[in-house]
Amino acid sequence: MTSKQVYFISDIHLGIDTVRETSAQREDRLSSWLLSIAHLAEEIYFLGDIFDYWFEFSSSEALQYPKFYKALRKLQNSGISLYFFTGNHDMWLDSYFTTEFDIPVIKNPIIKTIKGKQFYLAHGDGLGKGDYGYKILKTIMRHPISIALYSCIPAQLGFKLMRYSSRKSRERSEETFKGFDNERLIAFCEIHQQSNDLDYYIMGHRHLPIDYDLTPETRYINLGDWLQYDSFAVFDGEHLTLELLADGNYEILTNRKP
Ligand SMILES: [Mn+2]
Repeated sequence: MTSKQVYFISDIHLGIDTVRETSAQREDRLSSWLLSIAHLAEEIYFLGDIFDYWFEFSSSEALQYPKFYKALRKLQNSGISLYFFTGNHDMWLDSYFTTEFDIPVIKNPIIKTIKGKQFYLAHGDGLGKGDYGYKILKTIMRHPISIALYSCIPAQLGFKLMRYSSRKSRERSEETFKGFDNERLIAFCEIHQQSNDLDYYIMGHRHLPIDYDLTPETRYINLGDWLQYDSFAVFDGEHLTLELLADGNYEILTNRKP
């Protein structure tokens, strides 16, 4: 097969256990899935919140996810390009993956041509109107002084603090779907598209699988997550589909005509 596929995935949150499973179980599942697509994929975009928290303490080893790392190396050895975006839970992802794996770490939204189509790719945190508290916090947390201060704390305490703030952030952002009209990221895309001519907006952050026609030609995809849906989007150059792997009666939220 010559036409290979481009995959998009986000919100895996490695590092936290849920009621359903441990982080290690999720890492297992994710790694097996990644290996299963190795012969199909050409590029894989990880759109943020890959880790539930991340900090590159100089005094300690980076957090270790051996199965995931092994899968990443296998994918790279098969010639697949990988891209990491930071999310609100792993905004301090920095040079570890660039240095150790040669994976670019992208910290802001980008527009990119993929197989001839124009994509807007972002985690999605802090986009659109509102959420001003978080936007201020993000500016502070991404400031080099904050990062330098944080690196002075002993690593164990640092991880504890991080876990705490991560949990709080999750509790805060655990919103349910309140209709397409109230989706901040959809509103953002609609405004953005007025002065752009893109084909796809792909984001994470909402933890909801959404496939929404912004216009007849332009779609917004929210990737769902790997806490509940085990979802991903795949693009073959012509068709883009959002798929859910998890058992259960989950549905994709959509306004598309069948
Ligand atoms: Mn998330």
